Amino acid sequence: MTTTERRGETELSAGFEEIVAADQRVEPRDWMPDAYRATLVRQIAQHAHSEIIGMQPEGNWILRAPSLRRKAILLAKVQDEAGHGLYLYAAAETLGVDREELTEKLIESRQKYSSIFNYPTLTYADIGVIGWLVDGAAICNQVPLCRCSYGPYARAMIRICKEESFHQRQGYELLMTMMRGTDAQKAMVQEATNRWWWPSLMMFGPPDADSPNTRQSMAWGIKRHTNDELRQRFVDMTVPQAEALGVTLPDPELRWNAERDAHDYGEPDWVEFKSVISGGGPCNTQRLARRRRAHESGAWVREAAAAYAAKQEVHP
Ligand code: BYC
Repeated sequence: MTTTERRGETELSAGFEEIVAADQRVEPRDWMPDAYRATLVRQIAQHAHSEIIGMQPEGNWILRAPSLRRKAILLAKVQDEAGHGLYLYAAAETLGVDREELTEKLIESRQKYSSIFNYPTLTYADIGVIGWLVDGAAICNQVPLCRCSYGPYARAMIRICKEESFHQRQGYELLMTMMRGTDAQKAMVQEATNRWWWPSLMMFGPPDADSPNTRQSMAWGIKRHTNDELRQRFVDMTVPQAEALGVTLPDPELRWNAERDAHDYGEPDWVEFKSVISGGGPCNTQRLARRRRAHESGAWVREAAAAYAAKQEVHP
């Protein structure tokens, strides 16, 4: 690199730092450090993959929904997840990676998706608990991302969060209905809560001391809070909701701490978390196999769309 090039890069870097320090948005055509771009691609791709893989556990119940109303609600929700995946892949594309490339990385296990979607959905109460806890955790984690320093990601998150709020409400409403039902229905809600509570806490990522990316992501304004801060916010938000529902959260250490003005809670099983994000969860193999199959069986649609687009270019 020549001295002039080096000076040029120093000025560009100062411009980037200024945008971040002033809490403005970095846009696709702005200069950005390679590591900033790589971190965004990693996080946005992982987020997009989570939305798409996240359609599977709920999709499992569409044909077995207990009423037409519940089926229509669940269908709409699962379709929303597909839409979220598309907004996010589009945001990733502004960083110079295409969806095809990211999908290949997902199905070859070279990129991750959220740990939460590697657990099975065993009863219809799981649909309500996913809405309440999983979407609740997602909202807690994602609202601050609406202020992310990268413009296209922040803007995608605004729309996603609005839809996630509806998802959370539909889950809670389903659980309220079941909790007004028979003893068997109430027991089903409690059992589902017992299974999803700890995995929901794991959605926020490893404890801060074991989170290699948080410090730099916060300095760049990608993340606005640490994993533990958001996990605490989620616990504090969820405890009164559990009380209103009449379910018990399965943590004997959970209690209000007046000194901290927050709830104390037990330690999630981080060994299980590591195993799940390394492919060892109960449904990892099944989720990826299904995604791979769907991608392969959609090849003809992509080919047809590309052929049609090429024809339009010749004869618009
Ligand atoms: N699962 O340094 P850390 C949804 C990985 S979609 C799997 O703290 P970071 C929804 C992490 O990637 C839910 N992997 O990382 C959809 C890193 O590995 P690599 C998805 C996880 O990025 C449908 C390593 O562990 N939401 O809500 O600073 C229906 C070290 O972690 C997990 C998003 O993606 C995990 N839970 O912080 C309903 C939100 N946690 O990449 C709901 C956007 C950590 O170095 N993402 N890892 O190999 C984020 O906010 C952040 O990426 C995280 C992790 C807080 C998740």
